[in-house]
Amino acid sequence: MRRSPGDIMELTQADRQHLDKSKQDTCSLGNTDDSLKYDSGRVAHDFSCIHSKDLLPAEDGEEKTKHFLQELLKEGLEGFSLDLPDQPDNLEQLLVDCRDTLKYGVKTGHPRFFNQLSTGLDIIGLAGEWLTSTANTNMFTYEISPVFILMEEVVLRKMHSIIGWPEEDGDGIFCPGGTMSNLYSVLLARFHLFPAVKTHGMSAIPRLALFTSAHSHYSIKKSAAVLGIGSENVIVVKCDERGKMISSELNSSIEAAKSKGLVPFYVNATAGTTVYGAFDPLNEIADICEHHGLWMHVDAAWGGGLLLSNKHRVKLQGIERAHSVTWNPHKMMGVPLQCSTILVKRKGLLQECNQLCAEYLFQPDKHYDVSYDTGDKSIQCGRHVDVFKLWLMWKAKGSEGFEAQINHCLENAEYLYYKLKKRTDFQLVFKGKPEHSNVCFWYLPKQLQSIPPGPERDRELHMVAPKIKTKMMEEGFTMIGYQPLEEKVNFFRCVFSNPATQREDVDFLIDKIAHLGIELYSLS
Ligand code: ABU
Repeated sequence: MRRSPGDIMELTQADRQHLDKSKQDTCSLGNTDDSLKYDSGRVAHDFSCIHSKDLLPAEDGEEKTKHFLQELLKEGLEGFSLDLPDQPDNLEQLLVDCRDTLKYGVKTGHPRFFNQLSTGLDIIGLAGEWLTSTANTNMFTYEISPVFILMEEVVLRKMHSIIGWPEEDGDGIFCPGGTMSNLYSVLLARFHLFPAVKTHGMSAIPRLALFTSAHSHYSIKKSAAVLGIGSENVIVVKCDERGKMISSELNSSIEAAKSKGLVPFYVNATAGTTVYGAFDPLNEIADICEHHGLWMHVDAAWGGGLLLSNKHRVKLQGIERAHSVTWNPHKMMGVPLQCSTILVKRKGLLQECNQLCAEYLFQPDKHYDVSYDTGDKSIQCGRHVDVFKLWLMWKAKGSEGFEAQINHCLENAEYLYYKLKKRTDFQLVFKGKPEHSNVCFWYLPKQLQSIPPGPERDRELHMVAPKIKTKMMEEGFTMIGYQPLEEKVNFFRCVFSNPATQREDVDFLIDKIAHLGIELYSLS
């Protein structure tokens, strides 16, 4: 198998067998000094007889710690093992394990990795993550996270103002991923309407109904299931051919639910759907929510970043009318995973809904203003510091830097769209320019190009993307996702969120798919 150092996937069958082999003893007997190996005039540190107990906070551990961390990300050693030992491994082995963990992992920061919505590797963001781990603290109280809690407030206020909410009114919290952010939105909407649910549970309230589009993220149904509302009480609203919720369908679905005795309370509008990258008509949905007195949530996990672009923010017009918004900086803004927010228009609601006043954390008689103990707003207890890397990146780039990188990603999507439009061996899944950076397409092998669209062609076409992806993964040069959607058989979805990706990478992807397709289908 031909592979280059820059490959996305480096794990072949041979590698897997190698991982299963028991590891070698890497301790060079008799050598107890960590700075004794010389290679072409350069000092190479020998970690084979050092163990984690020799690092800080061990006495005299400083130099060894520094050398170990410097060595960590270099390439080249072999002897990786997944087995967990009873006796401590030495640092030489740990270096092997660390390097090979990266070597055999998927390189999601590679400019030719198009498989997920969160891609890339921002160096300032990485520095932020390192500092966060170094600080190793918890977001629940101000007494142990004073700086990070102030930063969270500053960043959330900035995001409120970008949405168009009055800064002083808004609230929010960083949480682990868009699904959790969406779960918060359903939780808050239900509490807002029926506060008794917090103490008395679901038996105290009527059968609720919530609404979301057919192209929305599965987390809305998951939230309904987790919160005891029931996934069947999520009413799925039809979309147009571009994947946007049809607002008249929303209105008639609400009326129909009411006539069946259900109590509608919540509508999720999506700003940037997962597959098509579609933006629901937010103002039309806001009018309907106002008319029926419903909570409006905007899932802008993917599309929220476009608010930073003067060119593209128009696609989210009406977001300021929402009661809550999900926005994941770890997607379009390129912040290292994870970095996700739930933003709430009404201040104080998160606290009212979730607080339980644990006395060993949230003592009311502390020596400072305890409103800075934001931990009881959360449904978690321990909470990771996700804000610092975003704050640091914002300082490093300014809002203009984010705008430039987001515009660049959308330009790449447009470039791919125009290239595919001209070719007969590719077909776009929906008409017109993409609104976000998602480009959805089929590769059409020669045999299928002459078959008219219909069940016969669909049967074959459904197998094309998985077959090509299998080959692509075996080679390891690039990576792209595929899925079916509604009546559409498997198609590729290319997404751009890595500012390092250039047009030549887009050209590479198209050529690679066509090349693998020709290879596969000339054999069959
Ligand atoms: N939260 C949706 C992410 C899925 C994706 O990367 O495709």
